Amino acid sequence: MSNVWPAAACAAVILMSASGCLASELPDGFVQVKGDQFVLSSNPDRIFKVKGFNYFPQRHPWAIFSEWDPQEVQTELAIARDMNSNVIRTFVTGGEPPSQATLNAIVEFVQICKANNQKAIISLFDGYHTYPAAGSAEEAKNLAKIDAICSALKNDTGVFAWDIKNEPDWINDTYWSWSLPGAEAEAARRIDWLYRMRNRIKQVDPNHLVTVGLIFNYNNYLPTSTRTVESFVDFVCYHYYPRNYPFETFRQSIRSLKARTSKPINVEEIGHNAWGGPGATEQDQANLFAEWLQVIEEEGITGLVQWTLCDWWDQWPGPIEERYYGFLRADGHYTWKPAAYVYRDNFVVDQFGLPQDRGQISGRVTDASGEPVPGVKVTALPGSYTAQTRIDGTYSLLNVLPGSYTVRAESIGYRTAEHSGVQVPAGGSVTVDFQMEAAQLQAMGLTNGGFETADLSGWTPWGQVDGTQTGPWFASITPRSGSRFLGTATNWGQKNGGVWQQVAAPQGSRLVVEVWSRTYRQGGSEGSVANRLGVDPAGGTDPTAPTVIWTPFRESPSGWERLALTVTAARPRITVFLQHRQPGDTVWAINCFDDAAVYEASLRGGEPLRRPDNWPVEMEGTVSAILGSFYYIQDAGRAWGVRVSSAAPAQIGSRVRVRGRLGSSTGERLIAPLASEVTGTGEPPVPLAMKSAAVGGEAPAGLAGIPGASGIYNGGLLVRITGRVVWANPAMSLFYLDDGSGAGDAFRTPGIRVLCNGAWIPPEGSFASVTGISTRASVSGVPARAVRVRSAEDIVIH
Ligand SMILES: [Ca+2]
Repeated sequence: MSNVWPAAACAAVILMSASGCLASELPDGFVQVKGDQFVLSSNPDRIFKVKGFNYFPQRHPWAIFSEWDPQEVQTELAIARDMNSNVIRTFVTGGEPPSQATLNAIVEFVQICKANNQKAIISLFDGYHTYPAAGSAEEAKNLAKIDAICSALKNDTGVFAWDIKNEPDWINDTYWSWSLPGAEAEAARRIDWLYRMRNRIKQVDPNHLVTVGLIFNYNNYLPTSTRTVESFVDFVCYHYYPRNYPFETFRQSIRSLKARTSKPINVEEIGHNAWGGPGATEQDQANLFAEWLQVIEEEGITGLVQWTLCDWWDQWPGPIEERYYGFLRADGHYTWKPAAYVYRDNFVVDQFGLPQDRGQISGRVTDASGEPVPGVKVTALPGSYTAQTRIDGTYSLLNVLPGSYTVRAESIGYRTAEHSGVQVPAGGSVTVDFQMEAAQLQAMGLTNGGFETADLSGWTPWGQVDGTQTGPWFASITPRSGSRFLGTATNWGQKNGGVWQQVAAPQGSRLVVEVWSRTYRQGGSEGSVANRLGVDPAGGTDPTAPTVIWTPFRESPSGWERLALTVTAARPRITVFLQHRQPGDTVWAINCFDDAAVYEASLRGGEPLRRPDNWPVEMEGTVSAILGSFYYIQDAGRAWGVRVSSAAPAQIGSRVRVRGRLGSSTGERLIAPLASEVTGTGEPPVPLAMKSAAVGGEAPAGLAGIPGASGIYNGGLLVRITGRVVWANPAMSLFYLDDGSGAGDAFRTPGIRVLCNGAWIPPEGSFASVTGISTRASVSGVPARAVRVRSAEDIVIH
């Protein structure tokens, strides 16, 4: 469906019609105030929220009307519409009435907003700092400007509100706020002028709301003035930039204003520079914006207007700090920054000129056994309706336009499920349930567990998170490994939040999750600046859910410290949460994470050893053999054993816990260790008496099988075999032993190969008991049964 506004035709209509015969009006009518919310004159029961953009054309910043290009505006506002915006704020400069050409452009701008399902906030006296006295000739020009613009648009439903002036509470560099001592008289003069302008607008245009865009929220109720701005505007506005509110978070700034007014509160400018410097990456911008949207929703105010829609074209010689606040890059293609997707998919608002009787899609997502599956992303297409399933597996997609949809449920660890042809009735709801099927898992691990990318890929932030850092960073913190880590810092501030990631894992598997933590605190109380690790075994994405298991908060001031949890995967994936706490009572608070990882832990049956190569495992067992550059550990109940590719950290009989990755060598399972620790001492393991035909057993996934082998895989276990020496070769340090069970290979049948590792070789024809590790040899390129002895004592002649 095309929704392109015929800009040239519209301009012609406006120019021909002095009576204001404009483009069709919106069925929604005008915006009105009801309590502390906005409603529409067409339906005073329909509360709607604001999600807008401050707007200048990308190639004409600060010159929208003097360099008017309606096609450019149409192109850009159509993108804003696709991002689910419903308000566009722009600026008319100067104190005098506009030229006819400028007035035509302003009127046409409002038509383009309407054609893209949006309404306009027009700031009337931008860049004008005179504030003339009542009755002066200069004031007469101001009133004439209001008469021209507001009367031309007074019946137009495309106007959301008049913003009398942008940031009049900025006086100059000395008195940068009305509230500073010495600024009282100037503040009173300006508030008086604003009041007079407000009265004139109301006289000319009773249909539209009036506000003033102040930088600082407290200037709305400035106590030194005889009249507060809050008393004469229809709704209260302020502008939030973190640098202007060093002692208040966004939430605190809203709450302090909520405590003072019962009128609607709209955050009319809010933004973060994404020019690419420290703390100013595009991901930083997206993270902050996600936080802000959540705060807006939770605090229940009317909404926000992002500064700005577009980055500005490089040819324009403006200061760099003004150029990169946009959500669309100035790359000639309007590509979207990460924050654009956050904007589109969260805090869903109603756009204007659309059917008002929207429907909803809701349902429940379960697995094959009927258990709820949280943390599944449900999407309805076409459109951009998305939701995550809650802890009970339910989801809701609200404000869905009536029509036919394909509804999709997708999550790591499961096959994507889809229902097509779902009919959403006008004003009604439809239920769409899903039953998810676990996906085949070939590999397990966190994406970007070492935080080596600049954009935090693989992780989803919540709350306030700075992003990945290169070291040495603040307080000389360097990465634990690689060249980056996750770092969040404040100077006398609060930044609480973290990141999460879902990880596919075999359902029912025992998993060890670890991360390395580092904190720094200057001032404040011990333990206040701290990190913790959490895991939701059900794979939900809500860090506040009661199913999340947490370590205690830990302060790690003296170096990188390991945090770890062991959990059982309740679904075919888990969720890993890394959370930091910065309570705002410190000079500096710095919280860092690096090297997050997941390992499958040893179980009695040795399940982890059956996974594909490269699988991350943590196996704990008794050392059974030490052979120079490698050693073996095995289960206390002799259910499994495995080779570890490093020098042994302890004696035979000690208990050792090894974390690393599975591999194989000559068809033998091994662990390439990343870390190991000795967890206890004990008796040397007793070998398992075995027929030679049983050595090896069925090969696990990823290993070539021994021809004719069957039974439980026992590679890596300490075994004992008794039989006759049928062939001996001291030069090759091996012999064959036949116990009559029928084992043999391409070189020699009957018999099993005994690998002596330089030990003594018994004479042919003797009877011997051999103790060694059940392993495999390659005979003419084919896997064959073998036993690897540890020393001469392992061979006993009877
Ligand atoms: Ca790293």
